[in-house]
Amino acid sequence: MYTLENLPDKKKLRKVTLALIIEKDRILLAMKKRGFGAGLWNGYGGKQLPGESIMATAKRETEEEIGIKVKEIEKIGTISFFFDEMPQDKDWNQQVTLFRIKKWQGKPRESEEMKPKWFHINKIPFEKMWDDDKYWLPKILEGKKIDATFIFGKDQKVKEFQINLA
Ligand code: 8OG
Repeated sequence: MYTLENLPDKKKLRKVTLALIIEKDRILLAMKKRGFGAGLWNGYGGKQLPGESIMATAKRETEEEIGIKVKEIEKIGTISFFFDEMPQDKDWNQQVTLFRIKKWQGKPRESEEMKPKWFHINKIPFEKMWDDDKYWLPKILEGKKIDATFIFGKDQKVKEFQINLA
């Protein structure tokens, strides 16, 4: 069982990206249609490929998943995830690098993997998102940068977490 005091080396975690577009009072989320987190609203992103910078991963995955061209992107945090109840050979533990897309071109469109939709920042569908998002996303909406750790227990619910401002 993991605790915040007893975690594997974060450097060895599988690296994935998560990008968000936040305007004044709205946020572009996307419904994940397949794979990890299917059926949940989320930002856009995925696994880092060998030899790829993490920022290049964020751009590529965003372009593949919601069809826009990323022009300017900023790192706004990291989140490490550890899953107690999952078979360790499935590689569920991972580190997400969070990005905010500041300039882009094109119109967000549906892909095989995701269906984008704008939400008012007061009406974010937290009940249909990853359980951790309600803890950290409000800080991002306040313009803060974060370095967070989440441990998931049963039923993919957050068991323990820590959010440091970066
Ligand atoms: O390529 P793949 O489908 O495995 O990518 C998973 C995506 O989900 C990637 O963008 C990172 C993101 N993600 C997690 N865990 C969590 C989480 O707990 N909350 C949110 N919002 N996104 C997550 O892998």
